[in-house]
Parts: sequence; C-alpha cells; structure tokens
Amino acid sequence: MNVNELKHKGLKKWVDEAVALMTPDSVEVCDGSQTEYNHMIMVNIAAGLATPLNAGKLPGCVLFRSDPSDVARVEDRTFIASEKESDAGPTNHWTAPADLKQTMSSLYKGCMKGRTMYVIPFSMGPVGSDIAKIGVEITDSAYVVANMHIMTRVGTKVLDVLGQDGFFVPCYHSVGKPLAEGQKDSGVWPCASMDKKYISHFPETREIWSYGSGYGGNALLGKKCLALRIASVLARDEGWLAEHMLILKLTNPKGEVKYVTGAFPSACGKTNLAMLIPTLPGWKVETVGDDIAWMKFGKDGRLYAINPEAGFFGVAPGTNYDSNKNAMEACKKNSIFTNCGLTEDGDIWWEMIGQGAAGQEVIDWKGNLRPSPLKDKSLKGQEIAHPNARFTAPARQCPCIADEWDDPAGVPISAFLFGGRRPKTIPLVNQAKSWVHGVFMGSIVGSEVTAAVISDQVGQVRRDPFAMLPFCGYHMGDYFQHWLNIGKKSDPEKLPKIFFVNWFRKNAEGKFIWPGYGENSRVLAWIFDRCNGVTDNAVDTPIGFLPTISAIARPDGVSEADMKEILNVDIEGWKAEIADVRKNHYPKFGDKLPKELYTELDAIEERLNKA
Ligand code: GTP
Ligand code: SPV
Ligand code: MN
Repeated sequence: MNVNELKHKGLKKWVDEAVALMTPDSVEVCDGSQTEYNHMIMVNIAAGLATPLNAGKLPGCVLFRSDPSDVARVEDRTFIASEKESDAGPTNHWTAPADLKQTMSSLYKGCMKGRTMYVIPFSMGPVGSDIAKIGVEITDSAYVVANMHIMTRVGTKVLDVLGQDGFFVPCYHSVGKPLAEGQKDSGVWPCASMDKKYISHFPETREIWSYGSGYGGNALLGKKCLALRIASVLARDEGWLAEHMLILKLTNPKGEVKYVTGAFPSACGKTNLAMLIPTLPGWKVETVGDDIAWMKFGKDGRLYAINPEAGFFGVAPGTNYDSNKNAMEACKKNSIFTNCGLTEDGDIWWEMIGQGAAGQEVIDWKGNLRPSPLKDKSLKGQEIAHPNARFTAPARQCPCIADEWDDPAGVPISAFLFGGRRPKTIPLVNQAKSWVHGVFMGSIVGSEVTAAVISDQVGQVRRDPFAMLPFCGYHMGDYFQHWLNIGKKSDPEKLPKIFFVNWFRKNAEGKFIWPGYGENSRVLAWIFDRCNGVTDNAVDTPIGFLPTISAIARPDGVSEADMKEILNVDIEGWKAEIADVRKNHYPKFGDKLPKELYTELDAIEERLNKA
C-alpha cells in the first residue's frame, strides 16, 4: 500500500515527517498478508541475512545470525524520558525528552538512505477488542517486519479499526545503518555501535523511538516497549495492569478450570511454565500467553487477562522434547530462528536441544564452522547457539494453545505467581497471607540476571520487583502504590491469590534440587487447591503459607531431605534478605515507597525474630 492511501491524517503526517527526516529510498505500508511475509523473508535471503532451513524438516523456517554485539535487550541504553526525572524513578535511565529527541533526531537524519521504510500498523490484542491498543512502527528492517507479522496482528485490518482519528502509539525504529550508493548488507546484520543505540520511551506523549539495534525487545516495539513500558503508564492512568506475565489455563482431574498468571524475570521460565505437560496424572495445562498479560476488571469484579501478543519470542537453548515439547512443535514450521546453530542438513541446533547435530560440522551463531558437538552443553563463551538465541513462532501453532487464547474478553485470573532464579533461601512455593503481603513480596523479588540482557551483572542476584525492573515505564514506588490501590478498590474474595515460586534452588554441588519443567505441575496443583479453599495442605510460617511436607508428592530423584530443604523457612537467610531490603532496596524509592510496605517489612521482621 502507498502512503498516500493512508486515511488517518495524524498517521499520514507522522509518516511524512519521518520520511523527510530519515530519507528512505522507498516507503511501503504493510498489509499483513502472507504474500508480504514471504516477500520479507525473500528480501532477507537476498541480502544474505537469512538462511532457508531444510524444508523437509522445518518448512517455512529461516535462520538469522545477528551481529555479535546485538544479541539481547540493552538496559543501559533504554530510557524513560518523562518530563520530570522523578517520574521515571530510581530504576530507570532518565533523559530530558527534548534533549533526547534532539540527540536522536540527528541520528535519525538520513538513517534510512539506501533502504526501504516499512510502515507497520499493528494491534496488541485481538483487532478491534476493547482491551487492544494500536501501534504503528516505522522500520528499515525487513527482519522486524517478518517478526512483527508473527508476534502481533499486522496490516490493513488494523488501519480499518484505526479509522481517520483513532489513537495509536507511534513507534520509530531504525537499525541505524544507512547504505551508500550501491552498498548492500551482504550478509552483515545491520546495527549501530552500543553508544549509538537508544531504546527510548516518552510516557507522557506515548511515543517510542528506537535506534541502532535490530534484536528482540529493542526492535519489535509492540512487545516490551509498547505492551509493558508504555502500557504500564496507560494502566496506571486507567486503573488496570500491564504485566510481564505468562497466562495459563489449568484443569484438574475433575475438569475444573482455573487461570493462573506468572511473573518471572527474563529467561526464568515463563514460556516453559505456560506450556508445561503435567507429570501429575489427570491434570492439564494450556497456554493463553507466555510473556505479557494485560488485566482489567470485569463487571463481576474479577480480573480478566488477555495476551496482547500473537506469537512467542522464546529462548531456544534448553528447549527440547523433554523440557518443552509444545514449544518444539510450535516452532517446527513458519518460524524464525535467530542466533541458533546450523547443521549440515539445514536443521537448527542449540545447547540442550536433546539430540546431536547431523553431519561432521555445524555453523555456530557467529557464522564459524565448528566440529559437530558431541555434548549437550558447551563451555561458557563457546556456545554453538547464543545463550539468548530465540525462536519466533505463531501462537496458533502451539499444540496446547487454549481455545480462549484470543478471546477479546480475556480469562478470569485465580492466582498470581512471582518468582526468579534463587539458588538459596527462597522456598519452592509460598503463599502470601494477604494482598498487601503479596505486594510486599512482589516488591522484593530477586533473581540472577540472565543472558536475555546485555549486562556485566549476568549470574548475580538483583532485585527485580514483579519481574518489571526493566519494563516499568514510571516510578517503581508509584507502581507499588498502583498495586496496593488495585487491592483497595476490590473485593478481596475476588482478587487473585498471590504465590511465590522458585524452581532454581541448588544443592551443595551446585545442581538444581527441584527437577522443574513438567514436575512444576505438582506445585500448580497445590496452588489450585489453595485457591479452592483447601486449608489442611499448608502451614502458617513467618513468611507465609507453605505446603506441609506431604502436600506435594515428591517427584523421582527428590529425596525427603531435599523436599524438607526446599520447603524450609531459612530463618537466617530471610533475616539477611529483609536486612538487605531495608538497607539497600527500599531506601532507593524514598518518599514514594508506600508506608504499608514498610509496615509489612516490620511485621515480617518481627515474625522472623520470634521464630
Ligand atoms: P523471556 O522470554 O526472556 O521472558 O523468558 P521466559 O521467562 O519465558 O523463560 P523460558 O521459559 O524461556 O526459560 C528460560 C530458560 O530457563 C530455558 O533455558 C529453560 O530451559 C529454563 N527453565 C525453564 N523452566 C525451568 C525449570 O522449571 N527448571 C529449570 N531448571 N530450568 C528451567
Ligand atoms: C525478555 O527479555 O523478557 C524477553 C525477550 O521476553 S525480549 O523480547 O528481547 O525482551
Ligand atoms: Mn520476557
């Protein structure tokens, strides 16, 4: 479609301005068709950026290798540019909006020379739904267009809903690598150097400006930028929740259904939990979403969640037919692989894929020829697939996708789970005593930093409140208050119950004690029963309700001593945890830290001191 056919005046004007600034060779408005998707893939193949995979094994699939410097989200280059610095808060990088726009405008000047500008109208949430929000992304990356086709609802149908004056979030994106006359990408992933990358958000004007990176959440702007950072601000203003949460449908052996959401930091198990195959007989898990939940109150006073996305951008390493069969099935056709290994027979390979690589040699994510791996794991830094290698797969291809996954009305939520990677202290599962206690516990969540972000903190535990540390578009203290307010205006009986889980406890040898994956169904079953009002399966402890030692049947390989360890309240460990919160975590938020959370902190400390 031609730009001149755009009926929305504001949109047309905004695109015209972008064209004048970025000076692309041509402009295309995306229609969202299969033909267009195929064309985007062909453009990438022609540029040497995509490799078609074995059509017999992986029909319609391609592999991309990014630049080695452009492999994950860049938190240090992510900005919340609110008018007042205090509105961005202590956990975000702030820059004055006018300054940032000036800096970025000079980078954007002429940045699309030699390239096509694609205009992508997209809907987060089912097209036309009350909960959905429309964005329009301008990009010079055909990789981004193809991924947006899978991850969101794209095209003319979105423009139809937008009409002549509908609201949209304008999103600029450029890889930041203009081409000189006759120059081509020739197999080199285009991006800019780290100091020129900017992932910027203007919460007051609801705008997103991204420059210099082509990877994941830096470039697919519907995901973290719109559906979390901008949406969290909209949610605060409008009284709903935009969260970094999976959504799953859980059915017990009697056929009763409950919907559960879970917030874990990046690469801490959301996709896996959302698709798990229960080891407990008679139980069933189906997927509604694997990364983001938007929740609003229904007329019945309950919270209803929708998945604003339409695909999965899932972590590849560690995914295999034992750990996550459903994800393996979801990405075996019409999918995009990024930074995985390539085998001689045109198949993909990654660490812990569960099978050797066919042939003598593989090409690693950096494009180097390597002997075919004999083992499932590689030495750190020498992986065949980058630890943040990803698959992009349509949600509808997932064998366990719930029928209601794209229901505009959403699904009523019974439980919220919070968790992270904690080798010590935090038990397998723990239920909050009340909403406020749950908000307190959510506010102190900690986790080891994973390869999903480029950071020198990888492997260290950091506080990641509500798994939203990198994704909250405003002051985190105000965000805590927003959660407290949601509790205040609701009937406590109708609010989801709040739980904390930790699949990542390690023993003295550094091995995971809990087998995780499908065995997590045992924990889900306990949570289901707790939501149903079962009381004889828990003990009241200083940190909350923990399962009795017999309430969760032990999986193979977990001894009674192991079980006692992961269901124990580590009083000394918790005292240290609380002391750290008091000394290092809460003071960061100053006056904005809600008083009620200090009251909870005092109360838990007192209970621990008495224990
Ligand atoms: P993002 O897409 O970055 O938000 O990640 P995510 O939270 O969806 O994490 P995902 O489910 O992709 O899991 C990340 C990594 O953790 C993968 O390598 C998984 O194999 C591993 N993992 C997931 N669940 C478990 C579990 O229960 N136990 C253990 N030990 N590892 C797990
Ligand atoms: C995450 O980092 O939480 C992701 C991947 O889900 S990205 O889309 O890159 O943010
Ligand atoms: Mn995520």
